[in-house]
Formats: sequence, structure tokens, C-alpha cells
Amino acid sequence: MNRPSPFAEPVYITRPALPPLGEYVAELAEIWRSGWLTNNGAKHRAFESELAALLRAPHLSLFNNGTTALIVACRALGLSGEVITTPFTFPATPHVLTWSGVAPVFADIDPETLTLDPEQIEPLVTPRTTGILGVHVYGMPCRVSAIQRIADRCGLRIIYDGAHAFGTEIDGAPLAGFGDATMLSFHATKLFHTAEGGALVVKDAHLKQRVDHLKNFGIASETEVVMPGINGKMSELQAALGLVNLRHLEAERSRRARLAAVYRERLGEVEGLSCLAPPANVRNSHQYFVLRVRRERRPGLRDVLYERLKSFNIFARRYFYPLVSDASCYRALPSSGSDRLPVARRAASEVLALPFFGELGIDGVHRVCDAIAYALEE
Ligand code: T4K
Repeated sequence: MNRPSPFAEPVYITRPALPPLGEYVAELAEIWRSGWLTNNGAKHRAFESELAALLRAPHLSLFNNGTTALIVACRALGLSGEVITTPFTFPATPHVLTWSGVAPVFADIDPETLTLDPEQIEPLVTPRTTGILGVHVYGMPCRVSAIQRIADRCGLRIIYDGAHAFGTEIDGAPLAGFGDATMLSFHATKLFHTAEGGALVVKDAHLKQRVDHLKNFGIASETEVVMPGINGKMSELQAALGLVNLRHLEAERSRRARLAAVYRERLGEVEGLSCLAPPANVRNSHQYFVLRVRRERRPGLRDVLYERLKSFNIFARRYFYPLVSDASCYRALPSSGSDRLPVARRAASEVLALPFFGELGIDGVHRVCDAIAYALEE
């Protein structure tokens, strides 16, 4: 085939979906008039209740980002000692444990879903274990029922990092309803965003009260500080962006669904490639479109492809390579040893997240696929 022409401008893995500026300006005008910029203002209250209704998560608290939400979850649930987690994730996941004075213990992942493998969890439980921190990676749900059974048997708490799982459902049930707490990230690179931001969904009103105290310095009233909290508050500017972006969410989700279908059609049948997708009973978050470049075709092919795509001005990402368990701050942990975590190591060497955002358009997807086809032929 002839060499496809490169994109004129760099194409990144994502480009934040932005609403018509006028809609946001109208929200800002109200904030300007009110003189209220943060600390549970009108936009915050409106956004929190709209989101809670949309996600069918009545006990939802907004945060300045997803990482703070996870740190507060660890504190609210009283995690200590050791927590079992996945190495196939963004560094924030084990970092929140470390910041909470809890030792991460890495368990291997399931070869299909790339989420924590329940079979690998129980052998790692010790008298010091207090919880499990699973990640619904790429919006692929963890095996929530199996993990719940282990937690019940061993008396552990469960936190889910749902940074990629906005609006994901299993058999019509909201994913954020499983476990003791679920974090959502509204970072600029997410399907739904507030530039920076996040939320924590918990089981009941009592726990939400605790979370709300913890994210606001532990302040219960003008004269009462009831616990040592931190500052995890979302501002009015972020909440207003969230309110506007909610109006455009379904349109972006549909655009991404169409792009995913084209990617699958073009790449799904290519020898040695597979496209990751959640099972049929799961509502796809359409956060990422991830290709798996199988080692059987040729070891190291994923990295060759990743580099070659750059010559077409395409900047794919190897989420999540290298494994965070191999980072200098974690590699000495017994659970990180080079003879451990074989499934995660393999996945980390095979995954490639492709450009995936509505504005890319179907033509853009075809051009990315042409570049992939050309690079593989080379
Ligand atoms: N848990 C998991 C599993 C996560 O994936 C994350 C975050 C967290 C926890 C923590 O949640 P937060 O505290 O962030 O709410 C990005 C994001 O910064 C990070 O939020 C996200 N995961 C992670 C998977 O991706 P980087 O270091 O890859 O970002 P960066 O700056 O390289 O951006 C990626 C591409 O996006 C760029 O090449 C261009 C494009 N981009 C980026 C930004 C920021 C834009 O077009 N516009 C932008 O404003 O981490």
C-alpha cells in the first residue's frame, strides 16, 4: 500500500470535549453575580444532585480530583496495614494507599478483563490486610461479586477506582453501587470532565457525611472540627463546567460509540491484533479504545507500532506500561518481584490506547487505521 499522509497536526489519545463557550460563559456570569466561588455553592449543590440522579448514586460527593477522593475513601473506611491492589493502573492508585500510610500489595490481573484477578487476592491476605482496591480499568468492571465474597469471608473493605468507568453499568445496575466506595475522575482527559475533578460514591448517608467532613478539613460547623480532614473541595467554576458538560455527554458518548465500531471493523480481524471491549452485559464507558498487539505475532511489535505511528503525527499511549509495581518506589516490595505478576507484565507489553475522542471523526479513525495497516506491513 502507498504510505498514508501524516496528520497535519499532532493527534493525541484524547482531546477534551468542550461545550459551546457561550454556555459556560452564561454559567460564569451567574457565579460572578453571586460572588460565591467555592465551599459548597449553588453550582456545586446543583451539579452534585444532578450527577447523583444520573448515576443513580444517591450518596455521591464531589471532589477537586479523583486522587483526593480516593485518599478520603481510605480514611473514611479506616484502611490500615496492607491493601491488595492491581499493578495494571495509573500511579495514583497505589499512591493513595502510600499517602494513607497503607502498604500496597500487588496481585495479578485477569487475562481477559485486565482487572484484579479474584483468584490471586485471597492467597495474599494476611492478618494485616484491611481492604481491596480494585480498578475498573478502561471501564472494564472488576469481578465485583467474586471480590465481594472474598471481602465478606476475610472481613475486608472494598474501594473501587472507577476513574475510567463513568456511567458504566452491569446488567443495568450502576457500577458505582458495588463495594464500599467508588471513585470517579473528571479529569480533562476523561469522557466526562470538569477540567480537574472527581467524585466519591459511598453506600449510605452516614458514610457520605463522614466523607463530606473529611474533604472539608473535618469542619462540621463554625465551631466544631470533628476529624482531621483535608481540602478536597470542588470549586464553583469546575461544578459549572460539569453542569454544562452533562448536557453534551450523551452526544459525545454516541460519537465515540460510532468511532469504536469503525476501529473494531478495521482492526478486529487483523492477525495478531485484538480490540478490548467489555462483555455484552456491560455498558461501555467509551473512555479509551485499546488495541492489544499480541506477542505471538512478533515480540516487541507493540512498541514498534507505537513509535512508527509518531511518524504519522499519531501519539498513542501505552496505558499502563511500565507497571506501576516496577516504579522505583514500589519495585522492592515482595509482591512486585520480577517473577511475579506475569499476566499484568504481558498485558503491559501488548496494550496500545489509540486516539479516541468525538472530534477525531470517522475519517480520522480511518486515517489512524491506515497508518496502523501501513506500519504493520512495513
Ligand atoms: N486512577 C486511574 C486508574 C487513573 O487513570 C487516574 C487518572 C487516576 C486514578 C487519578 O484521577 P485524577 O486525580 O487525575 O482525577 C492522564 C490524566 O492526567 C490522568 O487523570 C489519567 N488518569 C491518566 C490515565 O491520563 P497523563 O500523564 O497520561 O496525561 P497527559 O498530560 O499526558 O495527557 C494525555 C493526552 O491528553 C495528551 O497527550 C494530550 C491530551 N490532553 C491532555 C490534557 C491534560 C489534551 O488534549 N488536553 C488536556 O488538557 O495522565
